[in-house]
Amino acid sequence: MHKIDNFIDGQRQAPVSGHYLDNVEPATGQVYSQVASSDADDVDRAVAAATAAAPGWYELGATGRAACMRRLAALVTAHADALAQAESKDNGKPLWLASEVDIPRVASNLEFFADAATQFASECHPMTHGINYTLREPLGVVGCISPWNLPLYLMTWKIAPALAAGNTVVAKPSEVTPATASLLAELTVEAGWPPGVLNLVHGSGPKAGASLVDHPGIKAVSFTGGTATGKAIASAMAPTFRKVSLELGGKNPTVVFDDCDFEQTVDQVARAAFSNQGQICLCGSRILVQQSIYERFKKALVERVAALRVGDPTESTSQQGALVSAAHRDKVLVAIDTARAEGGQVLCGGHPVEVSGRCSEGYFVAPTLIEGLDMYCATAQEEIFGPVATLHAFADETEAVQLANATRYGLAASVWSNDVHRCHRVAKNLQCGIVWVNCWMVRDLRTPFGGTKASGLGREGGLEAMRFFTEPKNVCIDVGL
Ligand code: TXE
Repeated sequence: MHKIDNFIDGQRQAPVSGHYLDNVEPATGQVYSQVASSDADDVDRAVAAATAAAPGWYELGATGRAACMRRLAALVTAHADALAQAESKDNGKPLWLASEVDIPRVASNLEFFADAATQFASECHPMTHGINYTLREPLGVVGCISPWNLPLYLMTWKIAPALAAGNTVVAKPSEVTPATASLLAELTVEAGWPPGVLNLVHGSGPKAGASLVDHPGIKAVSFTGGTATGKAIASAMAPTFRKVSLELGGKNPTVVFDDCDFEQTVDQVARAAFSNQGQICLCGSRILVQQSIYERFKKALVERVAALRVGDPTESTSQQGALVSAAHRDKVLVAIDTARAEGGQVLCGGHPVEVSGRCSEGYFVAPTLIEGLDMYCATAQEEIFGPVATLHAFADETEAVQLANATRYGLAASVWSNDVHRCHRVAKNLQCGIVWVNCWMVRDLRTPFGGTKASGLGREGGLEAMRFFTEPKNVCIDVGL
């Protein structure tokens, strides 16, 4: 069976322990490869390689690093079909989604931060009798820990700014979706990257991930994943005052006012709730609808969602693929049972889906809409991270904002209305890091990306990411006047 090994110092390396984990195709439920189960010994090797590579990578300068990253972006585009197939097989997402969104965004991340490397500048603060300038040096070796929902897209969202800023990287992809990270690492060889600049250590969170976080050679960790894991990582880093960037969960409100463009809003609200089977931290899983259009909107939305075709991710007609694992499918089904126990009425979905043929053992769940729940019940408060959204009515703008903010999370929100004044007011009053108005998941890589409250710490994207991965040092010079 195919083995996915670590990638250290420019080459594949088997885990020191010789242990591997099974890697399952979620659409079929079959083990199709094995992934290295790494521990502290493998992390030591990877950090040593990254440490040795750091001075050379820095000395390449911004232009040299950018050239490496552009060569890799071009190879990603040249191998886009193979990468999209690998991502879809590993994750269960529809192949068309991996082809249209995930992989093109991998190339964009690399290109964007190649440009950022050459454009990044630091500040100068002149005084009457002196001048301050701020140096921004790379941190050294940094750790990037990424999740399974948008595997290569989110991994490159971290490694690209880290490398552009002149750091070397040890990355730990999710053990559930390790395939495309390894393909990318192999492409760095073809792109002529120096060995040790990008290293991959595969394996479980508690073993490989925790060893990476605990390693004193790792100067900062950028993490995307669950809130509980983020808390553990922040606690482990705090005693040694190393930097962390945390992009965690969400329970994002979609706020629909009665003056929205009705048909377009119904389509986009369905997309916001169920893209990637609802497994995106930005998905709008709490749908708040103004009372005056609630029944009409509900009827139209249920029609749209019930019509979503769940099926084999390789088929272009499948709008929804499989959930990422059996454990995650079970977690989602338990959440639906909890919603019923809390008095929720399931308007559509609410059950597993059997897909015939090669996918008969796959982890499919019907897109599910639930109404009749209090905003403070577990279903409306806990991140389910699957194809499940709840519907709630509100009377007016004040109540909409109050319900939208009634969560410990604060990642993203979307607002749907044609009243420009109201859109600005509501956007200002929402407690979250990202607000979309009459759109959802439109991304401009220059903008700050991340959340407030239990959704994380710090921001990714653009200059925010370049600043995170550098250490500022102010130099003050007396000019002798
Ligand atoms: O994520 P984990 P899981 C949410 C979502 C989901 C829940 C749990 O609600 O149901 O989190 O998912 C690594 N030290 N999101 O368990 O465990 C792990 O190996 C260091 C939101 O899959 O947070 C993987 O590489 N690393 C989300 C990564 O952390 C550790 C995306 C994420 O896994 C570690 C995914 C440890 N102690 C899940 N434990 C988003 N914000 O987009 C685990 N890891």
